[in-house]
Amino acid sequence: MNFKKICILGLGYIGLPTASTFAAHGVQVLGVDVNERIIETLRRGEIHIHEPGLRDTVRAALTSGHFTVSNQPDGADAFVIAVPTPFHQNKFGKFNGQEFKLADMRAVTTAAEAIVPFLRKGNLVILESTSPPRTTIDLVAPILARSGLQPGRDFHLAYSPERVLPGQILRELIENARVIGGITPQSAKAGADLYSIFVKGEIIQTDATTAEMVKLMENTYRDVNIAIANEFARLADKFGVDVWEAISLANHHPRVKILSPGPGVGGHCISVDPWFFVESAPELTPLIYSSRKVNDAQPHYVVRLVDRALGSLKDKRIAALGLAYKPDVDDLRESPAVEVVHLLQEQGAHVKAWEPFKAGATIEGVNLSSSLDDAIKDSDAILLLVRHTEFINLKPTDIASKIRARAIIDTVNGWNVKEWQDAGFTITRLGVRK
Ligand code: SAJ
Repeated sequence: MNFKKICILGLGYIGLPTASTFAAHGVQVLGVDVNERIIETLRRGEIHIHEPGLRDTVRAALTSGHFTVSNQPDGADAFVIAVPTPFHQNKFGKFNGQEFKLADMRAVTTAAEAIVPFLRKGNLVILESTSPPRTTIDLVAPILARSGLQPGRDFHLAYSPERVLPGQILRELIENARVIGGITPQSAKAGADLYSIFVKGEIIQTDATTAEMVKLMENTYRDVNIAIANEFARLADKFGVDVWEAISLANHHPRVKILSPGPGVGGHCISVDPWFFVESAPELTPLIYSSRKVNDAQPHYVVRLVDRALGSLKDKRIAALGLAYKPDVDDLRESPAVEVVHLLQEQGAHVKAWEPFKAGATIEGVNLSSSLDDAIKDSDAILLLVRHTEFINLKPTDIASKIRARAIIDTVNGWNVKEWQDAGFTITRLGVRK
């Protein structure tokens, strides 16, 4: 298929990089978002998210005239849906007395409905949003069929998951392998033609429901692996072992690859996607469910660790380093670090947080410092929550003279124990009790 014009619905972490990358490859792209502020920001040549290199790519695409933005779609050769699929905030499912979260598919429904008036024979529609299995066939196809055109016969329809890592989106978009699941083999082929415009990685064709499952399986595998690591950390603490050493030794086995424990699992993917499996089949997913519960409980475990290290939490002044959901990103979505801060405050601690990627911002319920020095200067303890490069490079000798705190709690294995001990600090580490 030949694609002259593409319409991309949803200009977030995935839609915007995808739109600007297509535009950079000479395709005419219309980017659509229902959020007027995003449209205005882009029209000013600014972007609303932090991702290395994205601002320049978007600006170049806008200036070239290949990328325009609007709050509604228009006719195109292909439509790509890249809208968010969060949880319902106040709606839960229940199975055997256990509650589980439910996907809020309203943005996908709205986007599919918005395409209907513009859908023409021979078009291609791709869903990229992470979704419960069978969404393409059971939710999107019937909506698009309201156009009077039949999916798979009159137009192509496929599911293609994004698998890019925040912080490396622009590179991974091009280099990663891409799975395209068509509702017919012809739809998969049309999808492969579309992404071959810029994808250098392998493009693999399959059916739509397989592609949906692949995406959920990848992130669920990671979540379950991290849950095991977090349980190992608790066990190591009980048995007087250093979990970081034990994992590194176990990983010498050629068929073992245990991930790292930490303060919990955040972000908008790994902490969300496994629930889509649980929601679709709670009776088949006890392991996936338990892993989510283990990882969601990890911030509480960290709070107990801090309590143990300091003797109590009441009125303790704690400097929390890092609020992002993972290293070297500014994204706070579902961040376990933010939850740790809230929980510590609930237990009577006074927390000052320092997040270098959010300098000058305001974050609800968090006392955000204006600098590292400000966060640590009057504290009783320093709590390391994120492995930002800036924190890992911090030397105890750089700060020892600026603070009276001598207690360090490291939840991410970020600091060299000996260095801190030599500088007079007491260091408590997650997953270590020696
Ligand atoms: N984490 C740990 N221990 C680890 C690794 C991660 O506790 O060993 C935590 C992180 O700190 C973070 C969370 O897990 O809070 C998730 O971080 P991540 O780097 O594992 O993943 P994401 O959410 O940034 O991106 C994932 C990626 N999926 C996989 O690696 C299978 C990415 O490729 C996907 O595109 C993305 O989800 C997505 O959009 O679904």
